[in-house]
Amino acid sequence: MAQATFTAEDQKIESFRLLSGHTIPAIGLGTWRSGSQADNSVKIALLEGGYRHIDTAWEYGVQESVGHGVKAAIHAGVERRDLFITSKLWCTELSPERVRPALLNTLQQLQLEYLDLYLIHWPFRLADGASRPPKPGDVQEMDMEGVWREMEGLVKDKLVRDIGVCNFTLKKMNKLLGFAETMPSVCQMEMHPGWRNDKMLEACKQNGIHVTAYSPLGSQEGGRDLIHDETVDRIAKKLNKTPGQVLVKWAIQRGTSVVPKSNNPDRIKENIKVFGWELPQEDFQALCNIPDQFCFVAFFFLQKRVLHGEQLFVNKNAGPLRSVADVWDHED
Ligand code: NDP
Ligand code: 1BO
Repeated sequence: MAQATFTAEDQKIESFRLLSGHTIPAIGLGTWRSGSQADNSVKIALLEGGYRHIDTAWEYGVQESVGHGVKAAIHAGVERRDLFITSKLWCTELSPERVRPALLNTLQQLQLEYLDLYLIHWPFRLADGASRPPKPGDVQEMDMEGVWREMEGLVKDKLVRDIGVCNFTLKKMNKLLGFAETMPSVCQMEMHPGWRNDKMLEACKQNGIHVTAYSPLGSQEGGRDLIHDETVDRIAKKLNKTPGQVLVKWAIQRGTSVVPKSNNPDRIKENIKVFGWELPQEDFQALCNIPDQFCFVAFFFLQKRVLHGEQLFVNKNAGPLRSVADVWDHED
């Protein structure tokens, strides 16, 4: 259940409580493909939009720029303790001895002393310099237990407040829960009306693990254009909201936090104006039932991931991942 907090601008922002007892603001700014504009986008989000949550990753190549934006906001009077900064451990660093150095490098790039949340970005280890798609040998065995112990060590040493995962399956989550001494507080997954992933959301809820929905608008180039979807547009017009706000609100009403990316000042400010109103049940339900995409291969309408990981992890001729189905443990 979301609870209300207030920023300095008195904008009511809901947040969710994590297993650790900490809270995560219901909406954060995504920074994938924000490029050198990340600095300005973060500043606008924090100082003009009332955001307190920023989602980034080493792999996005924008951490230094994000760090400048955060620093500027702190200089302008935003308290570090009111911020929630997430970053992610990249696949090349998924071996126990690389976890701490990777985190320290991320802290340095962001000019921070601690992170609020550190996530395993994808559950596959990649060799240094791995190509896309991977060559034979680029995707390697991952010591999940060893990596998680190191992540737990970062919490004990107060370098990060919470730890979690992204892009996990039920199978991988069950494996992790079998040895975790510190539970994953958050599981970050692709979720939007075109890929609801109800199964994973339900499993996380049953274990008390909070879910953050990524690509809530259907993602960027090559994604699913939900902003111009007929159902989304109809509901937005009816409620006098924008399609972006309807999609963000749908995610929050499902009980997930959400991290829409924008580099556009107006859209950054628009996307967070989702508090103090609700999607009526019939509209929430209509979004859950949005017509699926037609899949010409299966000759069927399907819920479909945008970020399936094929380019990153699949080598059809030399495993271990020979298909997208392998990436997702054949659970889709
Ligand atoms: P989103 O679903 O957030 O969509 C972003 C796109 O929508 C951009 O092209 C943006 O353009 C546009 N946009 C933003 N707001 C609006 C609006 N109100 N109206 C119309 N268009 C809008 O895509 P992402 O895939 O970037 O996902 C969001 C974030 O999730 C990422 O940035 C990243 O932080 C995280 N993520 C995490 C992953 C993981 O593996 N853990 C994977 C993918 C994403 P413009 O900038 O011009 O406004
Ligand atoms: C390759 C990184 C996907 C976005 O998190």
